[in-house]
Amino acid sequence: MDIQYWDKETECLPRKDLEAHQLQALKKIVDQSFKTEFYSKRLKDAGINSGDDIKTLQCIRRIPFTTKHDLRSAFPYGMLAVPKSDVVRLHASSGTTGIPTTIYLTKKDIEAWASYMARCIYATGCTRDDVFQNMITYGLFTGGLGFHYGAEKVGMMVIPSGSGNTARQFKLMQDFETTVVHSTPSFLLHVESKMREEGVKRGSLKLKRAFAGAEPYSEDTRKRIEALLDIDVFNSYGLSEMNGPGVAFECQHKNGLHIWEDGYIAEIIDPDTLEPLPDGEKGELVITILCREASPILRYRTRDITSFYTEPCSCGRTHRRLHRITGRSDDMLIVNGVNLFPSQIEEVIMNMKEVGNNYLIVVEKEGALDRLTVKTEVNADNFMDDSRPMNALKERIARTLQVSISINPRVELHENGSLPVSEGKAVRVIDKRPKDV
Ligand code: DLL
Repeated sequence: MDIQYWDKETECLPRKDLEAHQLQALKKIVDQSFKTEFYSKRLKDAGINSGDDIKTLQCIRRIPFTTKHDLRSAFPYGMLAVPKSDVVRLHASSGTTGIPTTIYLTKKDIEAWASYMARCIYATGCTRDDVFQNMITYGLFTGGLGFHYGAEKVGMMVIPSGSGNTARQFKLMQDFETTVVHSTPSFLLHVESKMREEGVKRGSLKLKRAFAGAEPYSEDTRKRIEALLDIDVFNSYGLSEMNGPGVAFECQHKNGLHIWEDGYIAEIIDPDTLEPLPDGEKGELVITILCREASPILRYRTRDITSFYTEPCSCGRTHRRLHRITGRSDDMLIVNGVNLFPSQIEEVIMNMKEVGNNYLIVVEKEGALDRLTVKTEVNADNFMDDSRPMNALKERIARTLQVSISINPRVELHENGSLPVSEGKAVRVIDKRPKDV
């Protein structure tokens, strides 16, 4: 395989030099943080008076964690480290659960973010000859503009199609010979279902690759999308607090996400004891951003559960790789006392060939007990009106799930395309239990 690097020197920097760079950048970002109302108090309370107090990379542990709650408490400008006149853009979470978390960017910040994005895109084998259809929400969400600027930097022809409207997406793909798409994995599966429904022939498309991220998905889901669409799918991870996409990305080997350690310091901690975990152990990812001046954020608790690969990647990049994020610590469901991540269900059902591309998990109270229902679509070829084969399939799915999750679920089968599809991140779980339980 011909490995291509956007910035070989930085991507393959010896670990010793990478860590030396991180230490200098950490000192700098600590100094930058002192310009914010929030961190000047927070850091002083922790006995840190300037970046000079950070003598080694281990000193990062003296810095208190930052949480989503902190970002909200500092809304709107308590964490801004530059004059407002230097800010050229903001991005914000949807704020559906309260005050939105808002991130500000200077011109330099946008340039840095676009460079990390270009690095990610190029690492998958894309070049300026590609035609890139960005099938994700633009606007306050970072997925649209983040990829847009990175792809332009690579020199690709960008089609800013946004999410939704599959008929139009197919038309654009055909008219302009799109070679790469970006979307959530759930929207990619929806696109594939619609392709079959609308009779769009794979041969009429020039698609080679897809970038899929912004929500968790299993390795089986990746394989399913790759097989159905005959493309390579690359996992893309990021979060708005850390710019958005471009934090970690898979290279041509598709085996773990390289986190760009010249721009981010990543730690994995035990979410209960808050102690750092040894390399290779699974825990909560904590990130410090080094590549931003307007909104410095130190030791941010992402809630995302992952671990580091312990061996280096054969692509030669020295930046460590993260395992696929299986879910968030706050995604975990407790059903009749059993802990369950939605990803465990996805892993089982996406491996069954009769199961279609969409599913939904519903948890409700039935008397004193919790009742878990898994609604799945069935492929058009396997869906029948005859109830006998359908019941047999239902039982097989329920049995397979029970072995893997230790909960006996109710299974409902639905016709292909009949479960609700979201244009943004997929809503996979509906928990109808009263909140105080
Ligand atoms: O989802 C940024 C993004 C846009 C990433 C486009 C990739 C592609 P937020 O809306 O702030 O930002 O959501 C961040 O989404 O903490 C994870 O829980 C989840 N997430 C993002 N990418 C992945 C992934 C964007 N590849 C939150 N696998 C994160 C699993 C992911 N979860």
